[in-house]
Amino acid sequence: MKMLHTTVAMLALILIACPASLGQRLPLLEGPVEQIGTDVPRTTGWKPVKVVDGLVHPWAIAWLPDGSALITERPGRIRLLKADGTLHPDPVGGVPDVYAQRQGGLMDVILHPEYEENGWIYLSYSHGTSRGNHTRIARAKLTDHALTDLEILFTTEPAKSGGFHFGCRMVFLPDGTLLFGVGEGASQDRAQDMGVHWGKMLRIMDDGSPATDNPFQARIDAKQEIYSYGHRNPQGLTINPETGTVYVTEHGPRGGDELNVVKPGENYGWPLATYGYEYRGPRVSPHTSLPGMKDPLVVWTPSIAASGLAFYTGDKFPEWQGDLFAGGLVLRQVRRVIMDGDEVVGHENMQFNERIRDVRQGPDGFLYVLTDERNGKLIRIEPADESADGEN
Ligand SMILES: [Ca+2]
Repeated sequence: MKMLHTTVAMLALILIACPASLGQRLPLLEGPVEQIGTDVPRTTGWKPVKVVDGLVHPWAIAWLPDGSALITERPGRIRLLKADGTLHPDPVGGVPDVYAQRQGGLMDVILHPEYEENGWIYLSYSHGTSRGNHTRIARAKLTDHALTDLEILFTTEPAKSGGFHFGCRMVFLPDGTLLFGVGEGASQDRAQDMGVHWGKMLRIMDDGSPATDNPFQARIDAKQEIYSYGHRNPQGLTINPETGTVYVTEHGPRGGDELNVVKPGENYGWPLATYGYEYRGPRVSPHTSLPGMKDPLVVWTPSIAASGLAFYTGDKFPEWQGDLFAGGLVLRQVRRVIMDGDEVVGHENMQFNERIRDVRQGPDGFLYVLTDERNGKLIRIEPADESADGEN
């Protein structure tokens, strides 16, 4: 009987460990960076509180000064969350046409740092057809529940095919330039090809013109917007407002998701140096690290399937200040990356029931997450009652 129990327990363990979506029991590759698995402590002292549901695959949220917020839906809509916490019944008008297939569609929304003076709202989205598509950056103003004054600021070149690896989180740097991440379009070699925009972090002026001090502008064979390269598919992007340090999360293939510190001119290795495996089995590269390429700050194996990323500065969870919160689609988690200054000192897991698409700090100092579902939600993370243990 005891043996039967043991066998049943082991079978259960195997079943828990190997559902198709998590089928990533991979031998860990040797390398200079310790890989973070799933056996990390749970974050305690919090509870999820649903703000609103009925969002269709929401991708990003940006709060406006009046307390309302814009939420993008990947199929190509913007919803207005009113300051009273209810959704405006009608989508915002004037949204540009998007190519909404697979990972593509309407993606990020952020405000210009001087939004209150100039009213500019920045959008990223995929554009085109399955045969020829691009990641695009545009800006517009919000007037009477519609986008007006739409300007297309940037379009990746050349066109690629298929619906994978568009990027595209954006952040304004302290100097007022716009930094954003573009995936390699599921064609690995593009990430090291300086003649294409794909697989790069790109930097432009707020009006879409090329920044005048990008690291490769003297190279005639390089795209002028390139800020860093060797990225697979950046999906989370945030900044430490005190130090200006920029953090990006990106998808590995099977295993090898990464958190990187983005610096101008650096090569982040993909696909020459990676901890990931091909979906069909073999490792992508014999190297996890190479001279002249930046090692990641964190490697997640199995893949969390990185999504939105937030640097927490709020007053609602004083002990979380200075930490990073990384969303994960497949593992349905937010990973708390505990920081001591620039150094990673610990890892925790906030478990949810749904794929997490975005993690943001609201103007009220709470963390918020968006779930990537057909009936997606905005969830506020609040301090738990003292008796609760923080489980969802
Ligand atoms: Ca890398």
